[in-house]
Amino acid sequence: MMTPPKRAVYLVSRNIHKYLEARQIFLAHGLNLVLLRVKALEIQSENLEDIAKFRASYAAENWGVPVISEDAGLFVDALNGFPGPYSSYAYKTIGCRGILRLLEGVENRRARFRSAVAYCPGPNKQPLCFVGETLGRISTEERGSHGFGFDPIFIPEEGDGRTFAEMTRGEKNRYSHRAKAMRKFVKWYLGAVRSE
Ligand code: ITT
Repeated sequence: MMTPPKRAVYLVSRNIHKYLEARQIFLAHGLNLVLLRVKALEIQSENLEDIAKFRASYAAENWGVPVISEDAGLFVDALNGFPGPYSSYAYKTIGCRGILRLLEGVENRRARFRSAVAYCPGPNKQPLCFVGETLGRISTEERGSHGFGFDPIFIPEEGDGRTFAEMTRGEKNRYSHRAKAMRKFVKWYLGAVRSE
């Protein structure tokens, strides 16, 4: 059996884009992040934090390593927050085009991405959660080829009018919900490690 490197944090996810975005933030703070690309049990919930916490605890329990898990979603104001916690399913079924179609002729295009990053230090340990949110709007057409999921139709408010998919990973990390939540985690983690 391979011994896990000391202090390595694992991200349980099947989404390589998520991992590469998160890893960039970890590396910028001198930390490594290892991808645990396994299918961990997931719960159905309307609460991103509960979903992330459950998966982090489940993975830490089963693989015996410190784990983070991230759950994210796109919440569209004019659709009363849809697809929200069902974003993964909505992406697979109706995709970006489906969201654009639902918003045809709709003036209010406000939307937000939310991210919940849960950290579980190991088996039988309580998970902690860090959240990030990015306000923006849904474009009128798909633009850009970077990133994943709903990136081609989301224009962050803090940006320059480009969609996330028109930005490099580094640019998206300046504004994204995931980057905000990951940075909160990294700050907390560095403090916790220092005081050990
Ligand atoms: P894992 O659960 O394996 O980590 P996932 O892709 O299923 O990967 P989520 O359940 O957290 O991840 O994400 C739900 C969906 O929300 C995802 O499939 C995308 O369609 C969308 N999404 C989340 N974050 C996004 C982002 O930064 N850019 C674009 N779409 C995003």
